[in-house]
Amino acid sequence: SPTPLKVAVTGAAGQIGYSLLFRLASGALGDRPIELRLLEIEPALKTLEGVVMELDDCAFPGLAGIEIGHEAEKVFEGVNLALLVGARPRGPGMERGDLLEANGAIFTAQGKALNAVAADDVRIGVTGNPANTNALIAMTNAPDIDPSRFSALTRLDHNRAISQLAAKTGASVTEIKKMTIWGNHSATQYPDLFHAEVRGQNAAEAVGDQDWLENTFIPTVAKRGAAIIDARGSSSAASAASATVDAARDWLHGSAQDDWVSMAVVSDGSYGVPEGLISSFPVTTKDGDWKIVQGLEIDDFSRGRIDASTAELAEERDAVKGLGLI
Ligand code: NAX
Repeated sequence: SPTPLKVAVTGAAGQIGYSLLFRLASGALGDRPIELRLLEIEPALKTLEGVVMELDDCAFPGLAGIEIGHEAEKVFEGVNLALLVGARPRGPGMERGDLLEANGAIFTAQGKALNAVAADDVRIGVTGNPANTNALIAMTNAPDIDPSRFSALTRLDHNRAISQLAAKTGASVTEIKKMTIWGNHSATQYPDLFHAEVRGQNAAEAVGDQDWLENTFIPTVAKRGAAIIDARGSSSAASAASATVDAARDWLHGSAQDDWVSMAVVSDGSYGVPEGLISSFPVTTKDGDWKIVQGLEIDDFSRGRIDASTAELAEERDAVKGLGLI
């Protein structure tokens, strides 16, 4: 039988973990068996042991093994895929700088550990917030890993945008192609309907309503996380896990023909996004590599939105630079 794909998940005892681990173990990444490597902070290991008991109790045929621990250098040993979900949430009275510093400590350490012990083919997806900047910190602290192996999750925003557009146009989600999220996974993100398609027609034209696009669609997608918290009393978890799976699966196995996906990846300067920032782009994927879709025309409206979100990313980068994290 083939050697298992070693998949690390951090923050495995958290909300997203509780959904993500069962999706991974039940075969969401394909037929190859997987071995789970679960990283948590020490106080959460008991909870994590309970989750492992439940994973055992599912008797998943494709789950070849599980290891847990609180030391990144042990847990990340030989991993082919690392899903960095665990992060420090903003607590009461915490300033933005405190949040960046707390997460900086986590993602510098995890970047260094991956650099030291991950498999040569490792791919690293960051879900924990602030996802783009956490990915930048991990990438910068892993000098021996090609920067293209790091990405941050904007697939949830992408899926939210598809769902909103489908509801507006009466199309099914499968009839929507070429959705793009640009920029930061934050309220400044830009979900773009000018390049998306509904049943082969340009989405902005199919909608034919600039007011809806600007004043309903964009804010609904960008503020969906807050709407979920209002309704559910806790932040999106199953949908975030599902998007994490979608992103990893497409990265490893390729995006669909005549379509693309959104991923936050290191900028090469495409579309005027400052080089080196981890910003969301339209990308195609194949055999574990991504390519930014080239040649899209960007009008003034889109230009302004992309620039605003990438300016925020540049500010976050400057803040973590100021803290000595990168
Ligand atoms: P939880 O607070 O339920 O779980 C986080 C877990 O991470 C906890 O069990 C904690 O012990 C663990 N952890 C903290 N520091 C760690 C470290 N150094 N090493 C390993 N584990 C560590 O949060 P959850 O709801 O699961 O969300 C996880 C992260 O995803 C948060 O940062 C959240 O903001 C982010 N999200 C990102 C989304 C995206 O689309 N990119 C959407 C959903 C979510 O908001």
